[in-house]
Amino acid sequence: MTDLAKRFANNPILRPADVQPSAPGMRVECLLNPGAFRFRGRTGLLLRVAERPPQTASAVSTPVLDPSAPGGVRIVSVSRQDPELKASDPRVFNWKGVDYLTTLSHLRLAWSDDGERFTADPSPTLVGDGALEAFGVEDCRVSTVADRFLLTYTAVSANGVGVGCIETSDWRSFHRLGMIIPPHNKDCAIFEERVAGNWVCFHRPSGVGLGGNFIWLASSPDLRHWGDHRCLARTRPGMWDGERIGAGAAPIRTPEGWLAIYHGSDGKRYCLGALLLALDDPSRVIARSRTPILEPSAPCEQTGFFGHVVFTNGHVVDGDTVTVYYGAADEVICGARLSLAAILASLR
Ligand code: MAN
Repeated sequence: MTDLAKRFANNPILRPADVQPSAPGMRVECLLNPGAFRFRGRTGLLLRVAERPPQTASAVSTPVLDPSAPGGVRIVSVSRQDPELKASDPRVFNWKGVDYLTTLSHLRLAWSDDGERFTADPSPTLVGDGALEAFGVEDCRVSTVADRFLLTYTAVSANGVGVGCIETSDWRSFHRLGMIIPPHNKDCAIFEERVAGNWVCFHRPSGVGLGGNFIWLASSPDLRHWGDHRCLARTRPGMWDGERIGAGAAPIRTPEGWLAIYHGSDGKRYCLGALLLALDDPSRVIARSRTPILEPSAPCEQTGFFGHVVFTNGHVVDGDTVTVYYGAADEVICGARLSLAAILASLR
């Protein structure tokens, strides 16, 4: 057991029942993977709220954003007897050869004075917008840069899964930069300071043939045009991160290098580990966790909508302490504190 995390005593800190549905007829099924930040003395989380109509014994139904439908939402409903329905993964189904998500996600703010007890806003903060987000918006990283916040999130539609970017400085008005990285890509986090004059981000393309689900690095002069792509870290067959990996939130500057917390799956569970990158050249990996720093062990991490998952894309740092906010079993939100010195020591 190498788990370095001190979990909150009040985990899970947010459950689906703590959040009001966005519309009548919707049910909040899961809370997932929040971005985290500080704003005017409070801690904010930008939650992923996954909804759908209550399911029945006879049909599977899922919402899809459609401006021509009443209320902007169309319900796709398929009989469970339909021979053209393939539904074995709780997260996705396929009908007549077309893939759908089982839930529709939006992003919702939740606020806390002490970083442990959060209250979610009564309505969505950001919902999918346009043809590239018809299946929703997910897993938003929040990077704090001077007086503004850069939001990078997963934009999902039948066109594929890509990375959208939004800027805000007040959490009331939002400026959409559109899709900055095309499908298939997710897990994008922008560094909170420029390196050699450029913006830098982690991203995670998915290889369909050669290659795989690896963490990449890119840079940009203006946040819109990303280039100089480099493959930073690949999966390690046989290890805890042998099947897929992806970055969490923006990396943390330490005297020893950029410390990045990332998720890895071996096909059986999702755990968290760390990467240490050179400060002057973050494409150079100095060290990487041989064993996870946080692994699904608490009951709410092992059992839920999709069990044996801890997944983070949000943390806040206070001196030596990083408070990691994470989705547990794709259903509830938890928090844990880790010592940066202890993570760095585990990498030596
Ligand atoms: C995967 C899972 C889902 C998510 C989709 C689209 O299937 O992470 O939770 O909705 O990808 O991003």
